[in-house]
Amino acid sequence: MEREEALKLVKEQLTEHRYQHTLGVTETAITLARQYGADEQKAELAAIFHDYAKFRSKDEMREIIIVQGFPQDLLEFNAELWHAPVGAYLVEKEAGITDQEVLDAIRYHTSGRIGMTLLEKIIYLADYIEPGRHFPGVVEVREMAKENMDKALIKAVQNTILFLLKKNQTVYPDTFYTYNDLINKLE
Ligand code: DGI
Ligand code: FE
Ligand code: FE
Ligand code: FE
Repeated sequence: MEREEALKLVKEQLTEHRYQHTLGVTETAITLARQYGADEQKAELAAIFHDYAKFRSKDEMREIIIVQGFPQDLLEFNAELWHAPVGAYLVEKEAGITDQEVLDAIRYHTSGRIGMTLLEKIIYLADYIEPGRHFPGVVEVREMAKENMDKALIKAVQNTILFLLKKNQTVYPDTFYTYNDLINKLE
């Protein structure tokens, strides 16, 4: 699918602010793909669609998670997690994207997972460091991303976990599994 067509489909799903975030993630993901030798077209497509389901109702997302047999433990955790797997599903169903690598990058962009692919790492990190993000620590992660993607990714996951802990929020187990896996594999 061409960039323009993909952007048009996504724009209809998002607020202007979230669309601008998507454009930032897209440019960042392409840069990271070029730097770390991933497929730039897949990175572009996954980035454009990564938040496709962000504004679907909780009822619709819950229904999809149940009917499609996605991990049911998601339902016991923050609904913010749901738009990632639901997005992967809807992007295939409604936008006709069939590339499984692209769909997995969307599916795991919020929690990560054990054994993340290069493309999944790029989308997770691009989502965190795109130029429109301004949370504490993002400048450091942006700098780290130029040197070592895995170290930058670990920092991003650490920051996310700390942020959730400070807000007394639950942390989805896969987020911890992602963190542990990245640390274990770090050379
Ligand atoms: O959709 P975005 O805002 O661009 O970013 P995202 O998909 O990475 O994260 C969405 C939200 O999900 C964000 O506010 C943090 C939250 N989140 C990420 N990991 C976890 C989480 N929330 C809980 N409860 N547990 C997690 O492990
Ligand atoms: Fe998201
Ligand atoms: Fe993220
Ligand atoms: Fe995002």
